[in-house]
Amino acid sequence: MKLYQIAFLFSLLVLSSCGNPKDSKKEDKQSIKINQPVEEKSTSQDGVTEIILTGNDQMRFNLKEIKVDAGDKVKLTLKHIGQLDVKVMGHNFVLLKPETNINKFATKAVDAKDNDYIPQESNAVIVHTKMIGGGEQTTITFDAPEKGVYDFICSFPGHVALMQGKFIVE
Ligand SMILES: [Cu+2]
Repeated sequence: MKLYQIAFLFSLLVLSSCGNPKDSKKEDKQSIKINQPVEEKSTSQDGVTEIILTGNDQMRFNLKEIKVDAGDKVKLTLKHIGQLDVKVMGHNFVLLKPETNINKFATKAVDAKDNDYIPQESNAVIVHTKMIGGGEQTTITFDAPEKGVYDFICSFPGHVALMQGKFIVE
């Protein structure tokens, strides 16, 4: 390639960079493809699934269903978006082993006031948060259990009927 040809190409490049995009196409034959980072198809970051669960003064969770991937770490934050005190409208998140009788568990929990309404003798609990009142929040991190469908509840007396949902590990 002769010098004037190089100069000509160079001037074309300069022109095309600020000019008509159709012109620049002609000069793109030799362009090197830049490796684009592959986007990972995942809703979680670094194997951590973050969940925000809220509870209110009307005894309601915002989620009826929580889905996570098997093998993920789960970072769950429970936020009490109401105003009532923990003594009258406390909320927690209790993840129960499969086949747990929710109502029996909740009945036992009523007697466990001194233990944050988690029955001490029970082995049905996979993980739980502490009990919180209006305006408070609490976070726990745990490994997702094996694939399956689990129940989660609030174990504050009288709340289980309204405050329960499914925790699904896929
Ligand atoms: Cu509750």
